[in-house]
Amino acid sequence: MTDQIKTFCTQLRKEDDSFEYARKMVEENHITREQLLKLVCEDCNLLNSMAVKKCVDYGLFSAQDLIDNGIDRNFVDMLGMESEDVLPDSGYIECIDWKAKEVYFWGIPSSGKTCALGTILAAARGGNVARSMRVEKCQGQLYQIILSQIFKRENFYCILPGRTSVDSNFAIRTVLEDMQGNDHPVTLIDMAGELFCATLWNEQGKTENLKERHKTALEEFENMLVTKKSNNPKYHFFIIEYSEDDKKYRGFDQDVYLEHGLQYLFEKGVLTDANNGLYVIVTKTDLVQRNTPKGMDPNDYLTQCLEMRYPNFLNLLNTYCGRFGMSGGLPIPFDIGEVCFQNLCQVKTERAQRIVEILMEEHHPNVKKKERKGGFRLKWF
Ligand SMILES: Nc1nc2c(ncn2[C@@H]2O[C@H](COP(=O)(O)OP(=O)(O)OP(=O)(O)O)[C@@H](O)[C@H]2O)c(=O)[nH]1
Ligand SMILES: [Mg+2]
Repeated sequence: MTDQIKTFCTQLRKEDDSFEYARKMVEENHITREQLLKLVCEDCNLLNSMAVKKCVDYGLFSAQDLIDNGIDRNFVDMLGMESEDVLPDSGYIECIDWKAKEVYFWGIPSSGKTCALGTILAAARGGNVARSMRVEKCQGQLYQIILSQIFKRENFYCILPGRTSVDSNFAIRTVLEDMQGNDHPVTLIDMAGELFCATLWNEQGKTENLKERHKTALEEFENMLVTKKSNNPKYHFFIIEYSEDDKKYRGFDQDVYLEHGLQYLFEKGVLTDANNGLYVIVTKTDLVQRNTPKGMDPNDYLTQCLEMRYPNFLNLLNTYCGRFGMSGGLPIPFDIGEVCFQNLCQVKTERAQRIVEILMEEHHPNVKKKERKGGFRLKWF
């Protein structure tokens, strides 16, 4: 790839209207139509489906060109379909007053929490790791139903849901039945990434980021998690969104949010209990292979990225697990399947099945674990 093309791709990712930028660059002869087509097909997440649709409608390339260059026909057929805001847009969890393991997902906006949850639900309903999953009457029941319609089953083609707003927080009360017929009550809690970030903004006086909705959501959230805290075991899944560059959100880096979030939950006393688990999920790892330098093992590449960008967060989390005898501690790779044009997906539950297994595992608290010395290297690909 020439430097000029590299710069074009970097700029394209930054543009709000990527179609408009691509059109201009083609018409001003900075890039040919063939080059654009090749780039869009080689990295099928370079443009979102709306931008690709506009390119087709405008005649920069055709739908058949996309298919001829290796894009799955099903994704091309879905190009006109808009992503709808189908998920309920407000939800408030007052307290959790039933006995069940609580599972939280923490991470910055767009890191992939909701998609991960959707795929985990599909994995739990798929019959491969759990015999069955039932959902009990709860605040997050409609949320669960809609999410399960999107992430319907293995290989299902779907349009990914949009963002979760700060006041949309749902608790889904489920019972997972393992392959031996034992029940595991588990509550899956989907929080908005904005809420996670708001804990930092609030402490650092970033008032320009904090709207009234954030403040109310924060208050309700502390009430649920701290004041009305349950005695249930709690599994916290921290999400690192894999990306080629340092990921930023409203002025702060992802590692800053993660470290702060970990510290915040620690200080609030909700993190460290021997019955708890602390895990790290690295989402969007389907993008790793594309970015791995030629001749390098993608496992080494991803390990290196994590150790370079998140050493303190990963070590801190691992230390807590060791010291307090909690389960977890090491990063787990994750993806939701084949993602194309950023918001179309063919669901694959292979990675999510591992999470379902973790949710059903028996944890033996207070067995002091050896803290990890030095680095880690996991086999992912
Ligand atoms: N390539 C790829 N993209 C993904 C994956 N998971 C999620 N995405 C993309 O990331 C976007 C955001 O994912 P969400 O699950 O909505 O993110 P979130 O963490 O719930 O965001 P908030 O609700 O705003 O906190 C999706 O619309 C997809 O475009 C994945 O496994 N691979
Ligand atoms: Mg979400």
